[in-house]
Amino acid sequence: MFDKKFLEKLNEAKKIVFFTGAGISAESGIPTFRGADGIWKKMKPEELASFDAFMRNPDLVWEWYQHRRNIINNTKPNAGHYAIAEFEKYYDVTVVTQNIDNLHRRAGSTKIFELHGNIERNYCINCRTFYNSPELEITSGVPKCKKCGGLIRPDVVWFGEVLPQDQFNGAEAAAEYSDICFVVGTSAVVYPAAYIPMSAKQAGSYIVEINIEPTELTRYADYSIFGKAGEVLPQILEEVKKIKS
Ligand code: BV8
Ligand code: ZN
Repeated sequence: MFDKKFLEKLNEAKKIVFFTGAGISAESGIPTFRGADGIWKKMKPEELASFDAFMRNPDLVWEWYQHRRNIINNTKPNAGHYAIAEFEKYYDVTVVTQNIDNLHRRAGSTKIFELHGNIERNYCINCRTFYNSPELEITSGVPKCKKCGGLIRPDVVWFGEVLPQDQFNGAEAAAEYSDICFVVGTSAVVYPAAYIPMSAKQAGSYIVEINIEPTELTRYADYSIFGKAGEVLPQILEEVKKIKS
């Protein structure tokens, strides 16, 4: 079923990183970033996920995130997220995700670096007071800060914005010290996040890609497994249980 070299690596490994993108949440019903769903099909996400777009039309951008939050609130982690959480029984696991949907945490993973923020958190662009999504009166249009009246935005990293340094640095260190770096459900076109698996490779980690199609990263991967994350990850976990039993 799986490549012999890969099974040997699973046997020897101590530290594992899972670098994940929108594809791991696809089977939970969350549209992938490029496959933007429904009414947003006509607009490129990059035109909405930027500070300029927000300042140009705060209500539209807020509605888009409210739309995505509503989808996320009605989904739950899938077998792929749960398998990654269960890997913690056998290895020192770090999850590095580009996703903002909080599903890894809800599946039980305990060490997570969120490179692009988290849609459950919001803050005032004026005084940086934080608001959790549920506490915001879900009025139509962008909510205003209770303290200063400023516009409230989602705590996600938009295009043209820098990533949270503590998250990026922690993720890079974990990747460089990993024995295996799984790259799951990402097109690997968004930077600087896409540098993480490259740093792992340069530091000698064994790169395993799990995707339904080849990507920008495929040529760098030591092993590519084509299939759905929600099916492949539980199959790998079964192999681990055999190896570790
Ligand atoms: C930065 C949060 C600079 C928001 C996101 C021009 C101007 C400014 C910057 C740039 C520019 N040109 C390029 C850049 C750099 C830019 C960038 O990389 N652009 C790309 C598009 C070329 N990066 C930035 O802007 C970053 N900041 O550079 O700042 C700077 C530097 C110093 C000082 C000041 C400024 C910030 C990037 C972060 C943007 N925010 N998200 C939100 O989500 O609303 S990125 C967004 O894209 C999501 O995080 C998402 O994760 C990511 C897309 O990647 P994927 O997760 O891979 O999703 P995608 O849909 O692409 O792919 C899904 C994959 O899953 C596919 O391969 C598919 O085959 C697979 N799949 C599907 N189903 C399954 C599956 N696999 C397995 N199983 C399945 N079932
Ligand atoms: Zn404020």
